[in-house]
Amino acid sequence: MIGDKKIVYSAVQPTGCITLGNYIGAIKNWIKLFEEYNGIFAIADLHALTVRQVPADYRQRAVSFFAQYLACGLDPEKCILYFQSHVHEHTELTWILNCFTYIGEAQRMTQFKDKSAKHADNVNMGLLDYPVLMASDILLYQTDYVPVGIDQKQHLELSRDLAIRFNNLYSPTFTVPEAYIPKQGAKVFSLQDPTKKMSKSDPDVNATVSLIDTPDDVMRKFKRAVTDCDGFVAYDEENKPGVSNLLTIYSAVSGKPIEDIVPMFEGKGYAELKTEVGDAVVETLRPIREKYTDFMKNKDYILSVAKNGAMQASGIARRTLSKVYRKVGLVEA
Ligand code: ATP
Ligand code: LTN
Repeated sequence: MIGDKKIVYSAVQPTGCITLGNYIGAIKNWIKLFEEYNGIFAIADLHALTVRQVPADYRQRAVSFFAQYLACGLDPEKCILYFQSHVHEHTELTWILNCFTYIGEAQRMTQFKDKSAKHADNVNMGLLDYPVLMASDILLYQTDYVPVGIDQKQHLELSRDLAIRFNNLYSPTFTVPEAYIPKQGAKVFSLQDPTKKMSKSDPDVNATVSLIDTPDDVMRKFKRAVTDCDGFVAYDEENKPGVSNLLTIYSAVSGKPIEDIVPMFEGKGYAELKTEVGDAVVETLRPIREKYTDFMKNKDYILSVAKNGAMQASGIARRTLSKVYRKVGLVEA
């Protein structure tokens, strides 16, 4: 870790597939953040065990996610990248923080309520404990900023509450983290229902573009994208959500402002817009997909980067955990 730069921490569960929405709304911005801050980034493979996974698929997907992040430009020379399950301090701190979390607090989390309803046959302890594990992820690294989507803000609030509670009961131990909502970072909507965000758990394959879709798949999905019946290209989120979404995506991948894009389609129909956007996305994803394919041919490399990342992460995490153990009165080992 370099000097006294502030720490940015984030993690993503290895479920579904990484979408263009994740890329435009999150990954692209993290890469910029890591220039300015010390970045620590994990694949939250323990979190996703709160719902049933098929072991062989799950292992493969976690490695694939890691390779996709590398391919997107998360550079292990510039940030720490690792699998959460490789750093045992996360689960150890979770136990301690469990003893400072009230059951009512955990039960109030909207994600817990949503997931309990969705997986009514498997409302396990892990589901309730999910935000405490997330707090441990964040607090172990004395994190200053956590880039997360709005859906995770409540969990971040709990992390802050736990940090403040512990600091007040003992003495300052944890940095109190703040959510980091990037200034720019467009929201990408589903290609099939442009009023819904593009989400990696959407079961409709035509609704999302995956980072590793083939060019043919990408084009096909854009050609089928839902628009409207007006037949003219204009940016109007409320009345023309489908067309506006295509313009947002085009702007994000081309770097051109939307004001400059709209006139390019004067007198043209949606077919031209869809082809242009599809082409631009294919070209943006092409190098990512090529790098991804190369990384996946070299799993040893991926695992060595992950191992090195876990060693660095563990070095930092251990210092926080020892402090915590000492403060709560455990006998030193
Ligand atoms: P899930 O479908 O499992 O809820 P998701 O696709 O919503 O997954 P998350 O893992 O919740 O993705 O989020 C990862 C990051 O990607 C977050 O920072 C989130 O804000 C961002 N993100 C997710 N979907 C979009 C989107 N459609 N547009 C912009 N940013 C997005
Ligand atoms: N719960 C988050 C993933 C996550 C996370 C974290 C995000 C796990 N640990 C620590 C930020 C910091 C999610 O579902 N997006």
